[in-house]
Amino acid sequence: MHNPQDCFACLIPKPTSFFQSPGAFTISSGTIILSQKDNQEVKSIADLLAAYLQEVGGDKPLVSDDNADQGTGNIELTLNGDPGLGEEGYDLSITTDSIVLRAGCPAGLFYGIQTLRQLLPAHPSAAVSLPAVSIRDIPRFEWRGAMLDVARHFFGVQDVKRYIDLISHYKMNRLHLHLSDDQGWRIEIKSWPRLTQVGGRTQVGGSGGGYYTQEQYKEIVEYARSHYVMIVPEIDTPGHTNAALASYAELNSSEEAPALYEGTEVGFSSLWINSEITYQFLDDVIRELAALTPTPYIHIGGDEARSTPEADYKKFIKRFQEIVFSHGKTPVGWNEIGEAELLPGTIAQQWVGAGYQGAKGQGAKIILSPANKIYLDMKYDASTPIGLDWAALIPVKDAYDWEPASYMDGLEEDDILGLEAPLWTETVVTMKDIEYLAFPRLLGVAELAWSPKGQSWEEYRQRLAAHGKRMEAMGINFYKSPDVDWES
Ligand code: TNX
Repeated sequence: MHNPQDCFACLIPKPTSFFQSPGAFTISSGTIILSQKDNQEVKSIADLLAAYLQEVGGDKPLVSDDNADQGTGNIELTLNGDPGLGEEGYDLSITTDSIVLRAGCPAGLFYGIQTLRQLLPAHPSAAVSLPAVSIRDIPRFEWRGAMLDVARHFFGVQDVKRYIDLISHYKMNRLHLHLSDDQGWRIEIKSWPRLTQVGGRTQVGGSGGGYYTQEQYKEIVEYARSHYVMIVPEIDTPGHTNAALASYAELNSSEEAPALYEGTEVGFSSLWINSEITYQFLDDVIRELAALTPTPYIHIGGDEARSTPEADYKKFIKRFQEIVFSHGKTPVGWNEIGEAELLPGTIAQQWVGAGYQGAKGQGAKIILSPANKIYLDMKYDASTPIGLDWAALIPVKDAYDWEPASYMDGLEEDDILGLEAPLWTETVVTMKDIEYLAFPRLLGVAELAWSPKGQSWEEYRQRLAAHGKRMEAMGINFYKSPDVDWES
């Protein structure tokens, strides 16, 4: 039996502040969702909420923007929230009479309905009621991301959409797609068609491969937008480029194309740094990608360029940033880019140790992705059937129980743009595999990125326990970690 009182204890990420009163709001067959007049975006969010309610309660509530419908018994979504809520915050008031969700911007309403969804019963129920609460919720960090490597193994549009559904439910707002690597090139570039015709054919282990046509990529970007997620496309350079090098001989300093690559070594490939063709190539790729990506960021990689001499690396990273800026986008790169000169605005993504210091010293904002904490491709323990272990074994507790603003020497709250949990896919082949490694660790990362500083693992693990049945209801193939006493 669904008890609205218990339900409150399973919100993830935990809201900034909340207060519970006695009683509950019960959805009736006459409940209407009132959406803001003449605002299509709010209407789409209201429609999503109607679908969530239908999942657990039968009839789909009517969505209306007619002021005459106002009154008790309804759920109101409005953009007249106070300015202090910023772009992503919301205020949610549930009383026995009505539900009012306020935000300053549509993203806040979207996050508010994710909270509402978690206050509903996990499974379909005859009587659907929500506990009387008052919640005010504003994220801690601006960048709350997940990364999916679609290069080592390719994942199609449906899988990416499902990942967007799942991460956005936990209020994550960036999906970084690792679109190119030694084993595959995954985005159609019309001016360099062999990148996908040749470089898109392979993946780790040989069978399969694939790529997104520009139409499919646009579909992903639009789907992400409707879930308040920005796609951050990555073209990894100057290393991790064998798929491109195999597609075009002129990108190689030997002027010969190497064979396609299906193994899992890193560090052996490099673009030809001292050739103008390389920069023409990058300019074309970024021009096309920028036109397909309405949001501000393009990731240029920059990691593990072990086959690129240091002086060449520095020259290359500087020039590639200029290219990205010239197309109106902000470059992001793995922490090694801090060894080169960074242009103002470039963002660095920490992944191993203190490699961010070069970038921080130049004033760059840092995204934290510590491999020994939040690399979702690391095994949980030695018996995990898939995954790697080079950085650490990462039990569910370890992915959650650390404090971003004191974890790295000399890196403070203000230096940190946010957190991102990468999932590299050398050993990850299916959507079920993605879910098994990401869940439930991703929930912990989402909470670290959203909720106020200073949460406790002991309290979180109880919320997570109550959350198992929700992940089940969403069909998530999650790992039933022994760190948690799962409720059935
Ligand atoms: C390191 S993290 C890499 C990736 C691998 C990953 C495996 C980073 C910037 N580079 O190329 O896939 O480890 O965990």
